[in-house]
Amino acid sequence: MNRREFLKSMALGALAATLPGAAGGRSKSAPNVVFFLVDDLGWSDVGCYGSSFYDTPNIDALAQDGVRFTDAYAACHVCSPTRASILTGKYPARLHLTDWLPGRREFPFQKLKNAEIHQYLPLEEVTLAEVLKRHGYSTAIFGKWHLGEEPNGPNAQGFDVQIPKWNKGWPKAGYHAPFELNGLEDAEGDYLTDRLTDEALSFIERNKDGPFFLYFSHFAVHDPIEGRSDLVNEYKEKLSEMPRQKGAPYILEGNPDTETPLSREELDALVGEEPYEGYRVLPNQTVKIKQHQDNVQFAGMVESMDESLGRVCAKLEDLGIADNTIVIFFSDNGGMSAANFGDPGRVVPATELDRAYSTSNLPLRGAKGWLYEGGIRVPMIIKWPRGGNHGTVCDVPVISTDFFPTILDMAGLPLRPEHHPDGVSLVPLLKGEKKLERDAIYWHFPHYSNHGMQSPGGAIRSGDYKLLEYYENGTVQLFNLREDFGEQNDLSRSQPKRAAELRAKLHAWRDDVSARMMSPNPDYAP
Ligand SMILES: [Ca+2]
Repeated sequence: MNRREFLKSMALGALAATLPGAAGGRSKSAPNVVFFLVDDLGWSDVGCYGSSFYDTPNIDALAQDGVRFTDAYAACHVCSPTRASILTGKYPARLHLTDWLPGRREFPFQKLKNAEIHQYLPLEEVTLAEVLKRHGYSTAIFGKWHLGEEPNGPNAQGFDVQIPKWNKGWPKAGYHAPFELNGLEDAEGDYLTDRLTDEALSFIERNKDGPFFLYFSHFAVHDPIEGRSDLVNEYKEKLSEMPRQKGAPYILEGNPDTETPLSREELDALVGEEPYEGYRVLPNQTVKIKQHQDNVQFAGMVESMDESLGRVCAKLEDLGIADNTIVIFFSDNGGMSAANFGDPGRVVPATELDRAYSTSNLPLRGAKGWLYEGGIRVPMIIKWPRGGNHGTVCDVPVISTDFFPTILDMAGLPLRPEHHPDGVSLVPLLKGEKKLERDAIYWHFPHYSNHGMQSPGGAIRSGDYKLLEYYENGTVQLFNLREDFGEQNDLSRSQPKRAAELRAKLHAWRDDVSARMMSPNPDYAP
């Protein structure tokens, strides 16, 4: 046993000592928990969030049975940090796990050196799965882990069952069989989202006497962008019958943290000029952002994911356990409307846009990899049959660190603030309260992003206001999200006092969580 495993065993031992009765004894009345996590699904990619292109009847039905959150946030705009925040109730900054794993490499054009991160979720962290397991839950993860390779996989963090045995952030050989995934059999013609659902349904059947914690973490709708063929054909037809979408299909977005950031008008004027043609990293650290939802391959992925949710809910009904099963729907970051430029020399040919750009986050600004709302605001629905509201909408800002205490609270288990210090139970909101006792929520990304050449930065949302701070040159932007959730009207100059207050709060929070900062890049060569 190494030091970390020892610390974990001590923490779990202390946890067991506080359990009523026999540690691990299961209660038949304890609610089951299905956490349905989608990868890279944008806020605007769901019917009940405003998409008219993707059909998501099962997600929309879940919203009718539960509470739909309009202002729900991922703790990061890329995968691994958000996943860590869900399972620990801690901010990625506190965990020192602030980038996707293994993270972006360094380049000489980057002024700053990326902060160091853990390469796996530290084993001394006590996860939601471990706490539920200690309370007698059967625990399983189907799909994506992306929090470290073996021996630091899900089995070391409280999950009894893991399918497939594959810990990276994308499906090894794509969505069409053969998948080449350990522990997941396939046959010709199989589609990954469907096969994972078969496995999840089988787990539910085996554990119908409960309680169980099913962490159903789809690889979809992360790239490669490969829809199920029958659905792709349906969307080809749908697209051909739709009126032509308004506005430019792509706009330019720039880096706000330069001495002379380009205004929206300047960016719109540049997009037609020769140096700004094509789909690559463009001059002035600009990239193109997709503005239309018209990718039929991606649409096929979205609808098959929606079907998966429908099959899970139908199985719960068939087994007579829907009334005692909490279902949570969430995405780990915003939609990929900017292509991945992890290789900054990449050029996307115009004929291959549908393989590189999945969707549009409009009316939100930005994309996966950005601190604008398009990167961090995500769809979120909680169905709590025996305790929560049904068919209501909540606009209080909430964040992925909140799931840990919320799930314990819904399950009637004691909260453990020492394990989830950055989360707040959302139970009052689920019962109809209109506010939470929380001052602000925070983001910290001390890295360069793969989905844009914008500078590293952090952000705070407090009430209706959001401040973004960039780390190369200290530029800030201030938006009133209630009036301007498309983040077009920067108020930092007209409201300097508010901007200074929020910046001070953000800095104090960074100190409080011992956030790691960037350092000058010794190899900097602009
Ligand atoms: Ca993701």
